[in-house]
Order: sequence, then structure tokens, then C-alpha cells
Amino acid sequence: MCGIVGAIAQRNIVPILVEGLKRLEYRGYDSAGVAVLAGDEIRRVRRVGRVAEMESAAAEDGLQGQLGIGHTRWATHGGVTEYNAHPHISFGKIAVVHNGIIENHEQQRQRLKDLGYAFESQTDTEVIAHLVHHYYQSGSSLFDAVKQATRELTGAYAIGVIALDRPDELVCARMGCPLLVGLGEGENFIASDVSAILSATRRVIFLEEGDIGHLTRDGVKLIDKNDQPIERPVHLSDVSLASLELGPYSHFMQKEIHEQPKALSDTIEAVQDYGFNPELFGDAAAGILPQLEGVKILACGTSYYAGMTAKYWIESIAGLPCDVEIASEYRYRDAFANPKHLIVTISQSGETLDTMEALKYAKELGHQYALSICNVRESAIPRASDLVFYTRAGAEIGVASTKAFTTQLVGLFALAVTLGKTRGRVSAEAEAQYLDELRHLPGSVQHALNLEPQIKAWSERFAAKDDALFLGRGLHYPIALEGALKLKEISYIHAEAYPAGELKHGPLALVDENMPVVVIAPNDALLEKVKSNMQEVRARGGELFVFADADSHFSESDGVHVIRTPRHVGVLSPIVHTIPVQMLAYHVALSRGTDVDKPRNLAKSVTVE
Ligand code: HGA
Repeated sequence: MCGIVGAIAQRNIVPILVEGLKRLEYRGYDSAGVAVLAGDEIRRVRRVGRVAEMESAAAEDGLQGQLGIGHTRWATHGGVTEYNAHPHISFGKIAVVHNGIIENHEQQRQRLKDLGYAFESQTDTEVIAHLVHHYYQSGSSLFDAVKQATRELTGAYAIGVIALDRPDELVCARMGCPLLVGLGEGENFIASDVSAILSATRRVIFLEEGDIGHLTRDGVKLIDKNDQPIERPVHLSDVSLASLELGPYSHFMQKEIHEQPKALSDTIEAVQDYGFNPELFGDAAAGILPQLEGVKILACGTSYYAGMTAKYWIESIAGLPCDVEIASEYRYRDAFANPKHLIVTISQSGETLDTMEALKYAKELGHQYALSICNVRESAIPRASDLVFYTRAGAEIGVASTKAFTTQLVGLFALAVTLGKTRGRVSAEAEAQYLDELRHLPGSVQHALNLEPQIKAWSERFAAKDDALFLGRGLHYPIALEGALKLKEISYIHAEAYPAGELKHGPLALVDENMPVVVIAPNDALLEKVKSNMQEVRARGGELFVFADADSHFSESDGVHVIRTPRHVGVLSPIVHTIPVQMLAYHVALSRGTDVDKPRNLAKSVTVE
């Protein structure tokens, strides 16, 4: 969601801000803006729509300066209008960009109105600008004004602030939303994630909750949530610029689908390095894993489906009870906590607000240990966890998650086997076989990718439909859910997924010749059951699109279309069967002409509630 970038330098920083905002586009946004200190005024350019439109307007305006902040907004409070776009400016003196939600904005708004402030926007953000202005006018330094203002805010924020008469200062603060500081030579930066400033520097400091930063051209000073000066470690980012470029592909989603054999090999390499041993999840794991009596997985969206798949593995391989819950639901219910149940959070970005809050809540309820499955190093959720498994998917830019999902599944599978081994349920032969299956996985995924021409041919039939149904059973039910979610997200076709056995308990009523039914039918123990469910669909005139393993002997017939995925690969089959449903969604979206990488209303890192 919202992206923030800011720079203080001895060169014109407008190109840095614009490029940074372009790099942050993938997070999802609806409007963009920059504010730059230009001589004796703060000049601002904002536009609804793409960063490119704002860039042209800034160029026409001749915008230039050595200190500035930029923002891509994904509206939460107030419509998508230029007035609501950031930066927000108070009395021409203080400019603010903000990611997050200020929960006490109504009280603050009233208080500020009573103090004589007029509001131009409906955003919660504008109260920050006025509040900082209020303290700044009362004689505080810019840094102290930000400190006083933020300590009165409740909710979540990452902010960047500049002031008209402070050409040598950029102030930032973080609580609940991601923000980092980038360190250059004679110049410094702030950004929501490192991609925004990668062409200027790789040296970054990740701010912690409650930190406030003071940047000049020559240095950075931080205080923590207790107002104490603090030094934070400097990290060298390993994100590659190439991973942020499209290369020969048309869309990031397409690129990322095709990167899966490599992303999986890289992630499996970590498993090979450690074996199915606790150290795979961190130094503390050897002391924690043997004590566990169960697992509770908390996640949102696609990550939640990864968790649902993991439940099958954890219960069958490790013999531990496992439940999976949507993070945004869990965090608001009186849940029962068994301290010996490991909390496992799954988040590509490591910044998903609902998941982060669910983790904090689980700890408050008494859960002792937490493990994070995450793709972004040093992000908030792994840092708040005792154990971590970093997927090695590389930067994922497409809003619809692809390679993050399949690599999360590898991490979760490794967790299931490791827990099973810790509990004496996995023999040396079984362990060797699981490792072997993992080694063959990238090859099977490549084989599945080769089905693209056939899937593309199918996509034409879906493009004209309004609805679709996805069916799977057992381990493949979550993959049916993931297939339906992908189709919804990027093609805007209404799609639902059911465990195939549930069909006759309700959704069969929807089946007619207008309802394409996608069936994930691997050659596993449930195949005959799935075949019966398919007959139920055919008998009602439904058209079937079946993804079947090469060895499951399906034949095409009238109304039954079959694409053969590779031979059945055993317990890792859900990973292989994810590939065709991703490609189906991608090609249907292309046929419908949607904006594949930036689907309407959606954002990549969901950093607000
Ligand atoms: N609440 C602010 C910022 C929204 C945001 O962070 N989105 O990701 C607004 O609506 O402008």
C-alpha cells in the first residue's frame, strides 16, 4: 500500500523521488504526489492516477530542489481525489507524507479546528501536518514538533516531514507501518522499502516501532519509543536491480510465474544446507521445536491458503494438531491459547498489518513461540518472531502473489518434516525421500510451465464468463481456493472454490452451461472421489476444465477438457498444481485487458487494517 520516499541531498532530488515512486508502484496506489523545498516555498505536485502523470506535471512545473518527499496513496480515509493525495501541507510551512491510519483523527481534527486550523482534505493524514505545524509554531524544533505530534497519535503511521524554513532537515517516524532510512554520501533518504532508493544506495537502517529519525545531508540521528537516542544496525541490501525490472516479459506476474523453478531451487537450497533440522529456522529452534504440542498458523489472502495446505502436512507428517486462521479475524476474538502451540505467521512482505497485529495478540494471549515465513529480510514480522524461514523468491512485484506462495509452501513443508523428525516420526529413509522430492520439484514446475500454450487456449473460453467454480480435494482444496483468488484478483471474474465433496451441499445449484468448473485432479487417493464429483457437474450441463496428472488416465470428451500436468509428484503435488491455475488467471486477465500487475482496488503490501 502507500509508498513513501524522501531525500535530502546536494543535487536535484526530484528525479530520485519520481524514480522511487515508480519503484513503489507495485505496492498499489491510486494517486501520487511530491513536495519539494524550492527557494522560499514548498512546491507540491499531486495527481490522481499513475506516477507518470504526476511526473509530467512536475516536469511542466519545472520542479526542482534538494530536499523533498514523495508519496503514492492507496486511499483509506477520503476519496481518490487530488485534494486527498499526499503530501499534505499546513500553512505552506509543513509538508507531510503518511502511510497508515490515524485512529484518533476525529478528535485531533476537532481540536485543531478549535485552534483555528482549516482542513482541505478528508484524510486522517492532514491532522498530522497541522499538529506538527501547531508544535513547530509554538517554538519546538521540527524534530521535537514531530515527536510531540506523533506521541499524541493513535493508530499506525510511517511519515516523512519537511518544513519551509528547514532546508537542512528531513524528519521521519514509524509506528506500525514500514519505513527505512537509506544512507548515502552527503545525502540521505527515507523509503517504505529499499526498492525505492536502490539506485542511490544499498545501505539501510530499518526503523523500529516508535522510532523517530532526523536526517541531514551528513548524518542520521534516531530516538526510540522512549525518546532515548539509539543506534540501529546498518544493513547492506541484497535486492538486485534486475529483480525490479521486467526484462523480456510483459508483466511482473508473468515474469514471476516463470521465475518459480529458480525461486524454488534457491529456497530448497536453504533446506539442503541445513537438512530437516531445527537450525533451518534459527539458532533458538533446537530448544523450541521439541517442546511443541501443536501449531497455529495466522495469515491473510494467498498466505492463508499456504497455511491451509501446511495443515495437511503438519498433521500427517509431524502428527501435531494444526489450525489455521485468518489473521484479521483472530486478532479480534477471545481465542484460546495453548502456550505450547507454535504461532506460525506467513507474510510475503513481513509487513502485513493484520498478521503483525495477530502475532502481537497471540503473544499477549500467552503463546510462547512464534515462527515467521517471510520473503523480505529484516522486515517487521520476522523481527518480532523467535524463529524465521526466509523464502528466497526474490523481489515479488506483481500484486497477485505467485512465486512467494510456492516458496512459502516449501518452507512450510520443511517445517512439517522437521517437526516430524524432531518427534521421531520421520525415518532416515523418509527424510531422504522428502529431500529427493524437493530436489525434483523445480523440474516438475518447469514441466508445468511448459503447458502455457494449452492454458492460453483455454483462457479464451473463460474471458467471456462472469463466474467460475474451482474444485479440489484434500491437499489440493487450498490450491483450488488459490486458483479462484488469482482469477478474481486480476481478471475480476467472480470465482469460488469448494472442496469437491461439498458440491452437492450447495454450490451444485449454481452449475449450468454458463459455469466453467475447474477441477484439480491429481492422481492421489482421492482421485476416484473427484471423478464422481465431476460426473455430478457433467450431469447438470457444467463444462469441466480438468488439470490432471499425466498418469491419471483422464480422457477428453464433450464438455470435459483436460490438461495433463507432470506425473504425480506425491506430497508436493499442490506446488506443481499451483502453476496451471496461476497461468490460467494470467491469460484470462490478458484476454480481458485488465491491468495485470496493478489490479483495481488492490495493493501489494497490505500495511493498513
Ligand atoms: N490514511 C491515509 C494513508 C492511507 C495509506 O496508508 N494507504 O496505504 C489516506 O487515506 O490518505
